[in-house]
Amino acid sequence: MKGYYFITDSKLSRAGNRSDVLSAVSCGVKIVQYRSKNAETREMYQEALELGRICRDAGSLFLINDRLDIALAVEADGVHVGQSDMPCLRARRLLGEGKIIGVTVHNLAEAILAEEEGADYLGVSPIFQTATKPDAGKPAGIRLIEEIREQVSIPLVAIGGINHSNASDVFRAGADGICAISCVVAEANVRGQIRRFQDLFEGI
Ligand code: TZP
Ligand code: MG
Repeated sequence: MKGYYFITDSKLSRAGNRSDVLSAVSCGVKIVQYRSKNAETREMYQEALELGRICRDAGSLFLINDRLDIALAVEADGVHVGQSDMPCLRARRLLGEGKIIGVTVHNLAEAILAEEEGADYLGVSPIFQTATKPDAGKPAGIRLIEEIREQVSIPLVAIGGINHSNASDVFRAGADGICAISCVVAEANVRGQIRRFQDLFEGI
């Protein structure tokens, strides 16, 4: 979970998901999450198959947002679920012990519960204001990362409004990974944007 964690967003992407994922893995990104909010199931399945192959060939982990059925169908490495998605305990039963489950949390209580329920890592969200996910909720600020870091031992991936100016603060607060969507996929140089995050991380 260390470093930059990539999430697809075909709506914001300039170059498309396939190109973005190729860029991410060519930069050495170790985790790619396929997130698609509007596609039909068949389209999602097909795209997930293709993106999953790219990740497997590159030696990167491939996770699916929300959809356990798609994760099972394409034999992804795991899922990422939110507070209104499949409960972590049930997801674990369906996926088995060998798969990765990430859980989005918005406060300390959710974080402690997710760890107890066997999450492999937490998505701490949203740290800052973001237009990418309108229903993300009120920004928590980096204090939430510090608070969760003190009480929870699984890796923390911070998300929401993260850019190259605030990412160092997020790492320093105790995040293992960061995810930034709009300031990567909506830009012309996706690899360059990812590398800038990786350089920040190296410097800490
Ligand atoms: N979950 C919480 S905030 C968010 C998601 C998927 C969107 C983050 O996007 P950005 O563009 O990095 O703020
Ligand atoms: Mg979700």
